[in-house]
Amino acid sequence: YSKQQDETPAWKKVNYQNVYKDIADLLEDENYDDGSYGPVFVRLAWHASGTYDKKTRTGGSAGATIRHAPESEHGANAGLDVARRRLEPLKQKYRNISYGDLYTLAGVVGVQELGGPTVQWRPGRSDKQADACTPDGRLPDAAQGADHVRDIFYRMGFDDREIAALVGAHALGRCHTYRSGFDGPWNASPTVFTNFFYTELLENTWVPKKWDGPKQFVDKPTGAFMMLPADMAFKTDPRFRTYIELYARDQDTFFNDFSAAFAKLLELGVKFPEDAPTYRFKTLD
Ligand code: DDH
Repeated sequence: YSKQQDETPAWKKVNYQNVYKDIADLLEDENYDDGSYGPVFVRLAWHASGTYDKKTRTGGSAGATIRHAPESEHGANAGLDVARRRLEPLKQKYRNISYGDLYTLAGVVGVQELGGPTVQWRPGRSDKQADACTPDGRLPDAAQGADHVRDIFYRMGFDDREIAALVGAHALGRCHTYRSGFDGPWNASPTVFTNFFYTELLENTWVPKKWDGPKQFVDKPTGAFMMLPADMAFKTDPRFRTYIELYARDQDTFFNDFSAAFAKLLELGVKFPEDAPTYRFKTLD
C-alpha cells in the first residue's frame, strides 16, 4: 500500500504571470487618490523590504512581517493596510503564493505598469509569524537629512548611487496628511514613472510650506508640488547631488539603475530556493 504524496513546494504551484496580470487589473480605480493603486503598491513592497539589517540578517520581505502588529502599526507604515486589503483577494485566489511574494510582486507591477523599467523578480519567500516583526525605526524619517538617510540605507547594504536611484520612486504618488502628516504630490503626473523627482528637485525653487503641519517644502511658483526635508538632502548633499544631476539629464541611466536597485531591495535577506527562476514580466499592453 503506498500513498501518492504531493511534494511540490507551494511556491512552485503558482503561475506568477497570471498573478502579475491580476495585480495589474487591480491598479485602476478612479475613486482612489490619483486613480491608481500603483504608487501605494510600490510603497508597500519597499516598506516590506526596507527593514533589512545586514549585520543581524533580520527583516526584509521574506517573512512579510509588515502584515502583523506591531510592525503594521509602525508610524512609517500608516496607510499601507489599504494596499494589503486591495491585494488580499489574490491571496485567497492563489492560495499557494506567500504574502512576501505577493507584496513584492505588487511593487514590480506598480513600477512596470506605470511606465517604469522592467524589474527582475524571483518567487520563493516564506511567511513568518509576528514574533519575527522588526523593531520600529528601521525605515527613514522624512524630517531628517543626508546623514540619517545614509545610516538607514547603508544598514541595508546600499551605496550612495543606489540610494539616489531608489528615491526616484518619489516621482510616484503623494503624501497624505492622515498617513504621514505631509501633504501633496511631488509632480504633476504621480501615476507615471518618470525621472521627474530629479528634474523637479533641481529645476524648481523650493520654499518652506506655510502651514501648521510638519516642515516640508513646496514649489515657489505654484505651491502645488512638494518635497520632504529628506528629499531636499539629495539636492544639498554634494555626493548625492552628482547622481541627482545624472538622473535628471539621463532617464535611461536612471531606469537601469532603479531597476537593479529595486530588484536588490526586494531580495534583501531572502534565501531563495535553489531552483527559483528569475522572471522578467511582460507589461499588459
Ligand atoms: Fe517614500 N515616502 N520615502 N520612498 N514613497 C512617501 C511616499 C512614497 C520617504 C518618505 C515618504 C522611498 C524613500 C523614502 C514611495 C516610494 C519610496 C511618504 C508619504 C513619505 C513620508 C506617505 C503618505 O503620506 O502616504 C523617505 C524619508 C525616504 C528616504 O529617506 C529615502 C523609496 C526608497 C521608495 C521606493 O519605492 C524605492 C512611494 C511610491 C510613495 C507614494 C505612496 C502613495 O501612497 O502615493
